[in-house]
Amino acid sequence: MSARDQNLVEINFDGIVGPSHNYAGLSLGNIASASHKDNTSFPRAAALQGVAKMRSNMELGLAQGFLLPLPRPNQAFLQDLAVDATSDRALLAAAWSASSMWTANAATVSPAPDTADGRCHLTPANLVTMPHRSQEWRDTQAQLKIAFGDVRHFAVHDAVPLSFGDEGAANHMRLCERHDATGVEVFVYGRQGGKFPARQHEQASRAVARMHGLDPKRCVFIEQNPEAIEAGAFHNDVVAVANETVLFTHERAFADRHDAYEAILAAFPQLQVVEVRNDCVSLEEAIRTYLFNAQLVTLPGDDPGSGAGMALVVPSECRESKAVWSWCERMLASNGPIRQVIPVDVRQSMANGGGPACLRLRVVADPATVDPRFLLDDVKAQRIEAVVAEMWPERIEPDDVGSEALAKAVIEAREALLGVLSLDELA
Ligand code: SUG
Repeated sequence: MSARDQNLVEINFDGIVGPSHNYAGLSLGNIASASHKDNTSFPRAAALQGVAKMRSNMELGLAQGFLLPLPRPNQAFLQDLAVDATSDRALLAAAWSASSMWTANAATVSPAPDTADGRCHLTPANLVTMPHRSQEWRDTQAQLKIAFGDVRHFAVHDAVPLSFGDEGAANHMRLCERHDATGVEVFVYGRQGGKFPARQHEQASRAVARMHGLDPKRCVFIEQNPEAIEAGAFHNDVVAVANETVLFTHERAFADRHDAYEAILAAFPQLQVVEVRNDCVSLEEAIRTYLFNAQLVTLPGDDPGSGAGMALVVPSECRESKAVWSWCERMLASNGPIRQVIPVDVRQSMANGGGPACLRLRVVADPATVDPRFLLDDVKAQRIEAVVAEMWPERIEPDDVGSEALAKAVIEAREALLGVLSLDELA
């Protein structure tokens, strides 16, 4: 069966928030993570907020999948670094981090219509810049190899070697007339040397494009604005998001916006840029509210370019910001491609720098070719909610991280989830 005969749709795979979710201030350059360091976390509420977001997107008629929390505390990480009572607390916290919830960093995905062999290619992100995230990729890959295990339709690669930092889909955008058509893939990288680390290296992006067998004429490589990284946009998806023909972006997202738009237009003439000017929403306000860390989705049943258009699923923080919300209202009145703005409450994730878009990995695929255990429906959503309500810790105080009792509880909670989803092989 060739890609043309398949029912290729965008499926959003959200990361279920793990039972060890806590605020350890581990991500330099991520302002929310730093400013919530040592706050009390609420893992149960966090996971339920995530499921509610998935339910709300399913109600829009969108295909929804999920990825499971990784095993934490990571015993191998603790052993390999000989972590003990004398070591840095950040190392201990790293082994406990639930950061795999942000599946926009799980992998870069090139759908079948874009690749030389007509398969959907996935490369797990090495996440090497942050120690707590660099331990994710092998376990993530194991999961991707099950979910997308049908090698007639998918290729799951190894991560880019650690010499070059790769942050996955958070620094990657795809433009296309429809999700099932050939696209243009836009890779956004940062340059080192600023106040905060630039996490995505240009060579990692270029390696992923080659590994995926993309047509060089349909790839664009763009530099992130160092000023945006400095203001806290540690990933490009904090200041820009694309869907089909639309690029929704802050005017200060890219190092040179005119060059960036021109380069994309040259590869993809149908481009529509919806740009937010700094004098309407400042970079700081955009980063505080995560306006651009939105899910820009095509509403089903919509004929490209004509029907009900797109919806922007934003964090509820956007609704509470005068500048952001009045921009959204003006945008809706202007009759552009985005016809709805839908606020969702993901505050527990937001406090660690993860908005609605961080929590999901977009995969364009035929749902029939994906392991059905990773696809969400109402019955599975109820099962997930029931396990979370019963077994996820209600709260974690900073000093709880490292305790034996909590370790036992989070391991058991995760295993119970694997059990109800028949995914015990991930134990
Ligand atoms: O990598 N936060 C994550 C947030 C990831 C957001 N993802 C996207 N933009 N796609 C990060 O910085 C904080 C963990 C802590 O501090 O406890 C953290 O890892």
